[in-house]
Amino acid sequence: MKQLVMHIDMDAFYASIEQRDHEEYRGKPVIVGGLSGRGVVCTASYEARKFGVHSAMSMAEAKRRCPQGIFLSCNHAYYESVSREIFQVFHEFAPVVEPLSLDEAFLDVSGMEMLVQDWRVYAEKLKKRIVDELGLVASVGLAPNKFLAKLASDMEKPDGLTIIEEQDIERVLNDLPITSLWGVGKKTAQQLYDLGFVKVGQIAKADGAFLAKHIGNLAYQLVNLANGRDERSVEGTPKSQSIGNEVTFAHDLTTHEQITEKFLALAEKVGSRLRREGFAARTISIKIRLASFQTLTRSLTLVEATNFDEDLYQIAVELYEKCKVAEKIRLLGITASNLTIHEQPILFAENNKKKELYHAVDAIRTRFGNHMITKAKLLKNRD
Ligand code: TTP
Ligand code: MG
Repeated sequence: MKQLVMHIDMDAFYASIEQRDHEEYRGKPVIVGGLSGRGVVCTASYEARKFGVHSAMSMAEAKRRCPQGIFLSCNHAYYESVSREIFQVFHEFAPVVEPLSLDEAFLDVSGMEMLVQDWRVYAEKLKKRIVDELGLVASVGLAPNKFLAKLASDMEKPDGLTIIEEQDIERVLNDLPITSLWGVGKKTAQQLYDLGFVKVGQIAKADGAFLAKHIGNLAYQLVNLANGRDERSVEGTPKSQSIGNEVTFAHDLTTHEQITEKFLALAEKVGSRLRREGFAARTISIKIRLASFQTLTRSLTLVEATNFDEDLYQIAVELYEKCKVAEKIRLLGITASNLTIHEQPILFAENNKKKELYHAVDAIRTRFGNHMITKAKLLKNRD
């Protein structure tokens, strides 16, 4: 069946909630984030963005750029409760809703043509519901697949509504920078620039096998995306399920090496369980308890769910490194949540190879026990 996907992303989400709740903040530059010494900006209202303030900037820099701003600390629990209300509305507009973060989701509206005569009217109706019921503004994109729908929702932000139809695809994609393609981070972008690729239109015409020689199997994904092809389906999530593992150490950990080793062992446990129970996870969280008992948690939500040990491990270590922990550690944990059914078609050849590898690893573990097969890095701590 032909796909039709809607992507919704709330505008300046945390800041808009604060402006909704406090009349005196409306129309003013509002900056939400960590207010302590080394805090960073979570988000800024569009009024504040005019001063060059944006997410992930240090609060100190934000204050320099916008001294007249209204600076507020994050109320995560509250924003989460607002997010739940928004998702209730999403669920009324589509049978399958895939959350990407608190303020962002894909809606699968394929096969609803009988119910919907005019998609623009339908999307307007959804936006109006969110304004009327929640006092918040969303930007919406509608397109034949996930990749294009996400691009579309960003095109006319804030208060955007963009529909990309089949006949628009080439025109829309042609002049975009290659960094608009999913999977192109800084490193890949540089490799592509070195080869002379700057715009998506150039990738669209490139030979996948040639590109793969330089950047690996990701090349095939990029050529597909650059031609507006993306077959990933919208995956609904089973509600509030998670799989996790944590361990308190007999002796507090001190070195980076000890810590990464523990994360690797935890990632293997959580990965095995995810695969055994038939899930992949979109959100990976870590928990760190310090010797002083202070507990830190961090999480990352991915665009595509995973159940590969090495993904869990890499994300855990990245999240840990961002915490810049300076104290000894008494407990570490990894939790995978935002679960999806994992027997989804895996799009990319690279992932298929990995999938086979993990099938084999899991088979050995089932037969001979968890300790039989592991990363070489963990071996020296085994009896
Ligand atoms: P985004 O959707 O990326 O940003 P936004 O909703 O604030 O603004 P817009 O979509 O209109 O560009 O993220 C949603 C929320 O997630 C955001 O309001 C705050 C939080 N967030 C952080 O805490 N840190 C970050 O670095 C980012 C990007 C977002
Ligand atoms: Mg947003």
